[in-house]
Amino acid sequence: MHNFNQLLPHELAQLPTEADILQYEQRGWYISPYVISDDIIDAAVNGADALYRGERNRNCPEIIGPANDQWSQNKVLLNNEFACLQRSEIWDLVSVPMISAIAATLARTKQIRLFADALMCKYPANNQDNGVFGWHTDKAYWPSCTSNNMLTAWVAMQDTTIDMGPMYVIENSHHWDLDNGLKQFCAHGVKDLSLLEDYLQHSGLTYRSVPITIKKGQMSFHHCNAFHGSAINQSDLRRMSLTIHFQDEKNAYHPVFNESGDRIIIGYDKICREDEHGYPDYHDPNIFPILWNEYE
Ligand SMILES: O=C(O)CCC(=O)C(=O)O
Repeated sequence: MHNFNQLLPHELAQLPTEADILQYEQRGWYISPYVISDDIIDAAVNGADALYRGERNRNCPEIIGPANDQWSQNKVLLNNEFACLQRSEIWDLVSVPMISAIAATLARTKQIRLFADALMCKYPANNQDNGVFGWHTDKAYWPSCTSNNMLTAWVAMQDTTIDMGPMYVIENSHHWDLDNGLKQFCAHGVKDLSLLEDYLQHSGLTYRSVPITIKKGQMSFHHCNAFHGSAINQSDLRRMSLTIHFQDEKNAYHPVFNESGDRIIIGYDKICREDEHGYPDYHDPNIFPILWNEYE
């Protein structure tokens, strides 16, 4: 785990300023400078390819529930959650101090715990059903988290251009009240990206969707309630990224129930330890390690 004492002067100078933080709070997204070296990214890409072949080099619990794809010729989207628990090269990327330093600075929190990571790869495709990440908010998948101050880093593993189906973030959307109409777009299911835009136009909400076209070694950050999604990859290259979801210091588990009264269990709940009440412990150091700690 890291804190400001471990950052070099040039790294401290690259942290978000107060103006950047205010802008992040207003817009719901932020783009970092180039902070992750090519060596770290290249090693992570090699680790990713090994994981796609089903090879792990870290001991971790069986990933049952969360997505954990292997490469196959007809797959356009690959999604591997907890890739950093499975491959050391991806863990090395997740634990780059500048990543959690920026997350902590944006969230104005003194401690950052990993919540999950997801290695995502989108191969070129030419039809809409293949290779779209439908609009969603991350928090919609985490109803059992108490915090609305969680955030996600999206690390570009190669230069990511507009034709590669980059992620788009809908600016300001983390401030919206979610009516029933908007709630239907919170989860990946809706593959036709234009439906949300039609809905927004009809409901009179002004919006701007921002393409995250960034260079290898840069990252974007988005607020857990910001809508985001991406279209198909129309380039000739695959588009790989590592998404890292962070818990701010205050986040904890709380039980939530569906309409039938059953407790909602998310994928991560199945692999972490239980707390003294028998509930998932979002402080489990094996699954949710502390990445940034200003108390040390
Ligand atoms: O890579 C994408 O297009 C979507 C990624 C995503 O959903 C996320 O980073 O939370």
